[in-house]
Amino acid sequence: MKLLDTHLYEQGAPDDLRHLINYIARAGKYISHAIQIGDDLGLAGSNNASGEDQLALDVLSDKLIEDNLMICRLVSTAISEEKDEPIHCKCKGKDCTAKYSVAYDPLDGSSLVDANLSIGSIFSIVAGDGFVGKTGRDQVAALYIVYGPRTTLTYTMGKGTHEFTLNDVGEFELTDEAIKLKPSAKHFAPGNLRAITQNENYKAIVHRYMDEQYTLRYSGGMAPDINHMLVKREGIFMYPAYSPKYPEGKLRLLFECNPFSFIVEQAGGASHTGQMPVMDVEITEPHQRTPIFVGSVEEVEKVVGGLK
Ligand code: P6P
Repeated sequence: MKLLDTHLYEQGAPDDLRHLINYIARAGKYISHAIQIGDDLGLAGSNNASGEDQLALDVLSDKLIEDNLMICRLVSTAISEEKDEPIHCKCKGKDCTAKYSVAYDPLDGSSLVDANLSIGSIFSIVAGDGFVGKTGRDQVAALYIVYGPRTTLTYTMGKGTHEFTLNDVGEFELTDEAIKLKPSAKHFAPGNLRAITQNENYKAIVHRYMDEQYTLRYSGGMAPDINHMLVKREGIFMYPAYSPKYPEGKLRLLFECNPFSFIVEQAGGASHTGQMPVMDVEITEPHQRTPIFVGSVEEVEKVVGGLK
């Protein structure tokens, strides 16, 4: 049995990055418990930074993560998908020793939880203070937690992609190491399917997958959908723009697309906006959105080739 902390140490993680990831994992344990007991699955009566209704669980998850990021004193700036403004460590500006910034989506797909579907928390970590002016290539680590029949945590720090499962005594135990995607796929996840009425290329791509008998796997939660791809060792997840509802695409560069792009590229896959690799996009503002085509490398190449 190899635990997350041991694996991070053996991977050569700097001590403060290892401690930070352990604090994030601890927040995940509390969120998993809150979902299991499901005391309040209703609306919180507030909106997030993107104007979306917040659930009580969204607010609780955000607070649990914020508290852990602040008490560890390793994070100078934390940006939440649920908040308009970043939060800063208390010692900022006073010989602050915090070396990292964290962008996180505390409970991505939370609208699925009342239907008892899997959801997730997503984290992107860079060195230094803040994200603007950087790209996804500046990430030093990325991780996501899936709250499903089991609670799993999958991370990369640039030395492969590795999965851990929360065991009965509350430890994350290594369950899948050095995950590698096959170059081609049998599953596809066509997000923003409404866009096939607006864009002939996307329509042709979806029809090709159906003609070639691919199997559709799309849950409405990016974390479980990307997780499906990693566990099955193949797949492609798409969420293009091409629709009036999402002219820039729906998914956020900072909180969803960069961390998953890092994790999938480290598993031998690819991630593209249709114009360039996702992790080459410059971060200009925290809540910016991007189209994304991510997964088995040959599938991404074919899709991107079909968009031009
Ligand atoms: P749609 C969840 O709201 C999310 O941000 C991602 O987790 C998911 O992949 C996508 O949006 C689902 O969007 O338009 O299918 O509901």
